[in-house]
Amino acid sequence: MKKIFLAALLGVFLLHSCSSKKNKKDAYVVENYTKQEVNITMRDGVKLHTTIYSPKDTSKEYPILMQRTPYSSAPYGKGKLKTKIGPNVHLMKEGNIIVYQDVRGRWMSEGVYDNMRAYIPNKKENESDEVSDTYDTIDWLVKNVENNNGNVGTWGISYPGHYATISAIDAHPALKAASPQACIGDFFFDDFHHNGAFLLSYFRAISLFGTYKDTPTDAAWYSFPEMNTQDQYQFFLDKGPLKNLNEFFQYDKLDVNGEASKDKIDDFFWKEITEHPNYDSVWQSKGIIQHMNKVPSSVATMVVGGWFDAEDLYGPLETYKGIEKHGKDNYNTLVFGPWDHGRWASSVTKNYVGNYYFGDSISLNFQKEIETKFFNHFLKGKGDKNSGLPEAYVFDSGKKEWKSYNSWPPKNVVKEDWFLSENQELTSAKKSTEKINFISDIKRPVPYSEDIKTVFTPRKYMTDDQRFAARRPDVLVFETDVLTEDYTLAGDILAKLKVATTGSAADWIVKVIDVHPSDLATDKENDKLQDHLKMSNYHLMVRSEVMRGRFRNSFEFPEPFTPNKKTDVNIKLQDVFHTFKKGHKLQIQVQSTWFPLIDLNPQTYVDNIYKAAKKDFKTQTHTVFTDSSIEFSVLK
Ligand code: PG9
Repeated sequence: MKKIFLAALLGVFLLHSCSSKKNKKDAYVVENYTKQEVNITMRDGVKLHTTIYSPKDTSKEYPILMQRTPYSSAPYGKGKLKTKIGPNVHLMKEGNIIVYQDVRGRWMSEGVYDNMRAYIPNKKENESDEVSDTYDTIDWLVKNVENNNGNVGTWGISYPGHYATISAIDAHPALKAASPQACIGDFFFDDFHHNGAFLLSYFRAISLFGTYKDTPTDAAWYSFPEMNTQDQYQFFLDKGPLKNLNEFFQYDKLDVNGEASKDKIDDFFWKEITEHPNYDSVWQSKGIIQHMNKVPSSVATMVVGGWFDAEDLYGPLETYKGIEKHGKDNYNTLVFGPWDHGRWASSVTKNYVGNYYFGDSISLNFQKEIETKFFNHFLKGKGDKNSGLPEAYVFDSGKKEWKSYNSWPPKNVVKEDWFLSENQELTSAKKSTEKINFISDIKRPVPYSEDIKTVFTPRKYMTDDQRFAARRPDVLVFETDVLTEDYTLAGDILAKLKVATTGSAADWIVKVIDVHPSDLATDKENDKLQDHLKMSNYHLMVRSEVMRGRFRNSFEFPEPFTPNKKTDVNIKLQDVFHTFKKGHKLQIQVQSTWFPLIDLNPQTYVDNIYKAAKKDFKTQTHTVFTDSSIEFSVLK
């Protein structure tokens, strides 16, 4: 009896101490910061809701660290504070003025939202965009927030990362440092589209950005479509053509008389996506990469991304490269680690992406040794180019180790071609010009993952095992012999396919895979994660990309295929830094469906796939010629 009582007492004590430790951790902000909420008036009169966390210790001055976001600055209201603020816990505990702002048209801010609102280079009097909203906000903050030291930094992940990029364009003189992280560069190549193919798997995220509101609100004004199933593959296969999704977005809704119903408000984002299937002036005007020449050298930039980020990979890589290209005098650095979307901000000690384990404390070390030092140097320190941080701090996802380079890609990289030869061989020399045919069956598209689950946005698949696909007749496999020495890829990859189809339209997907040794010893870390999955012979996807074939020559002016005519389709795959170790194999997979990650191509040419009818979708026979090749960036 006594033992039971003691055990119960111990349990209560442990529970209390854990919860009090958690409460203590959560209490840091409320114990050390005050919060004020202000509405800052922009040059066109629109008021943006801004929340300011200031250290209670008013004996010194602090920089301002700001995040502008479409995802809310909650909690709103007196006495309600976030439990964690700033880019990481070190910067929170050192003391900084931390600011969150709802961007125009979102949450408690006034105005009307526009996804990836286009930058207006030569604004008329009082004309506003996100660049001017940021400028006006910083101007107000440095003039009105007590105890600020006149230096401002911006940071953000994903959409907030995009606004951090925006902050650096035509930057306010007080802005000294910006860290765009997983920053969206262009919605035609990030998130909702990849090379023109629609990310059907983003279906539930459409309403997050397309539901109209015209008054400030602290409560969500949008709702997510209910699929009522965890089998999203079957759901979308049954749904058929994309236009059958209009019902979820009030779009093209007709009233009982067959007239356009008056009582609906289109989801303006779904309308934009479905009415602009090509890279036309609407998408072009919203892309931010074209404006990287407008980032002055007064702003130090640290662009951060994850090699396995399913959402925004194009954005951070092109943002860094764009600033490098134009800003010869800029302090512009790159950090890319073994992360999925935004994982570098997590406090986990064991870093996985999906099934795959990369090591311990990778995110924690980045926050302490890289991110904190970057902001302190430019906002509190000397602010010169001698930050002590590398130009490119990149993680080799094959060797599982960090490397520093003074450029990205590294200088000692050469291009090497490998050929998609017959007999499933990937060969360093062209062996023939044979034909390899496969049937692309629109009733049984290649799944993008073995997992049966409905996602908000797809992430885990980026490191999924690809054996399930390798064993399908509509996935072509080409692989090297077992490598006799390490082979390191550092930079982008160009697939130079030579293909044909019996139809007049087709998608082409290329996957780069690290085939692990079959006798790989059981890795306790990974096998702890998945008792049904062993790492021996694991086919780790290192990179993948799709090209919607109609855009092979131009994203703005699509073209059909001529049936049965050998045609070039080049696909750029985003940068990697991966060593294929001795004893591994390098494998390439080629396929034409990737469902429901992306929507089904009808495989007959129509002007707008979002308007295609069921009759347009046809099974076709596709061909890959064995003089197709893959150009790798190889580290020598
Ligand atoms: N770029 C990410 C995203 C955009 C749109 C839909 C879903 C995700 C992000 O901002 O997290």
